[in-house]
Amino acid sequence: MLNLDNKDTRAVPCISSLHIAQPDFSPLFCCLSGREGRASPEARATNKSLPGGLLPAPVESGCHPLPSPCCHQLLRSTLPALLCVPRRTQINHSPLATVPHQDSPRSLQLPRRALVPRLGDFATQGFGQTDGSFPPACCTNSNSSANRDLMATSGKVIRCRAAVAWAAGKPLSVEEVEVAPPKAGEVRIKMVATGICRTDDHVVEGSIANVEFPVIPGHEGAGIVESIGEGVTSLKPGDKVIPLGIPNCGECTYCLNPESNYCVKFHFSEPQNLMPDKTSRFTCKGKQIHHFVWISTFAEYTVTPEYAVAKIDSAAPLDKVCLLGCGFSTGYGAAINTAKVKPGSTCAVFGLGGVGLSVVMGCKVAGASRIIAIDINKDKFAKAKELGATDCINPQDFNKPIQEVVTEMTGHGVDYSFEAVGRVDTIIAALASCNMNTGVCVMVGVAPSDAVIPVDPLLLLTGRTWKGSVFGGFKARDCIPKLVSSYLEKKFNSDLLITHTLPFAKVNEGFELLRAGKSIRTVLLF
Ligand code: COD
Ligand code: ZN
Repeated sequence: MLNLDNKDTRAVPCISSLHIAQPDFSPLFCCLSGREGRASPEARATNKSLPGGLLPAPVESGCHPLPSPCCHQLLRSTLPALLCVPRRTQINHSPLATVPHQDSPRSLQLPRRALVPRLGDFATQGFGQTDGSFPPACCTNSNSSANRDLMATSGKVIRCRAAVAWAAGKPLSVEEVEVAPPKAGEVRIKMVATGICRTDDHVVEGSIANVEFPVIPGHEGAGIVESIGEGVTSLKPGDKVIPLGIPNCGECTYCLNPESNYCVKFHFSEPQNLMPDKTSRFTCKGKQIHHFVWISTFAEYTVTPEYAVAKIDSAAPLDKVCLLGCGFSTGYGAAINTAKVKPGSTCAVFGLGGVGLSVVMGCKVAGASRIIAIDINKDKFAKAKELGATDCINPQDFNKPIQEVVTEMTGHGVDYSFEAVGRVDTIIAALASCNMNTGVCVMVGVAPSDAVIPVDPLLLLTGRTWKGSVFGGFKARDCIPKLVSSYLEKKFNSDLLITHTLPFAKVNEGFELLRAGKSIRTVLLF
């Protein structure tokens, strides 16, 4: 068995461990029966008596009540012979899904020219895995073929596919790139899945400050450590990980402050187009390719500093928890950690993409009594309601400013407003939508790099609080593993944000779905 302990000695409280009951939770998939279950009325009633309001597992219709990791543990103890049979088809819970889940990510994979052995070659053998990795880390030992495979590439340059943005405004190009071994303090990760976030679209367009081209974008991924550089102690080959767009060095003033999730190594302080030693690990056609926020998840292999990687539970399905690398954590944490939404409060959420819908989920979990979801694309409303929105409004349906509409709907404005669009006008509207005294407005989206926000000082003078939130206030290396555990315990269902799953080669199709407003999250499988 691999040692899966990730004991971090820093005593930093993680707000993600404080979850409140979510009365309407989504269908759960039983990996033994292959059926979906919902909490019975009795189970829901029982919910009230559970400590912290945690939900009981669904127990309807004889469906095995445990989430997949528990099923996996059960299988390990009772049915070891089944551990290596072909995996089952998984159910995609999303009603918006247009691309069915495949039996295996490998079945989606196009032939490629990688010149080295690949972990993915084992993917079709895993039982109960949803991420294409095999053997599951919880079943491997140091002699396993997967680990031998990892060691085969250790210290060598790996040639593999990556999506390269050669210039701003041009489509991504899937190329064969060379990925150098990790240097001291770095790790090389075999990516298994990555989501497409609007920020990646901003990178491709060229509207994000400090990004240099050519670059490999992507910042919402999950994978497996392939090799480690000198001095790396917290990670080892075979570990399941989520690379972090906001690092957590553990040493700077902010990292040492339990109230902060900022890190001085974050790319707002210092561009992260190259590794900390100012060189790149990527080359293509003889040219150096830049990294994006040190994690570049649109590559089959990527190199990142150790302090920009969170080790997660070996049972985590990487094709699902990749969303915790950005969109889900950013939105959910903005409600739970930054705003600290109170039970019975009123909320307004501007923008219903993956980030805004995660804010809606956070508000719901925190017990908000009214959640007003706002978007100019009414196709987002069904999903928003499914996730907890009580009202959905389109600013284009009114002939007055949307903040006036929200204020009239709630008397004096909401208790908490959130901006997850990234526009100056919606940032101002969100600020004016929360009540003038105790209202809290959280800015999640970033307006274009040259934007200036003109704000009437009276909006703040009367007591409003205006805050920003990066990565949902989560102290990344400490909190993401706990958030993954909460996902495995079904405390929230971020899978509902996944509307499409595509093979990596179709990365541009994924971007088209986002630009057309048809997708919430597309997950690319390597
Ligand atoms: N009024 C209301 N809704 C609008 C408007 C408007 N005027 N314009 C667009 N929208 C809606 C769109 O229809 C869409 O549904 C939604 O706003 C935006 O969703 P997506 O899917 O485009 O974007 P997300 O959810 O993936 O990301 C949104 C961010 C705001 C986070 C992103 O764009 C951003 O600003 N990123 C930079 C901030 C950052 O670095 N965050 C952490 C890493 S992403
Ligand atoms: Zn993002």
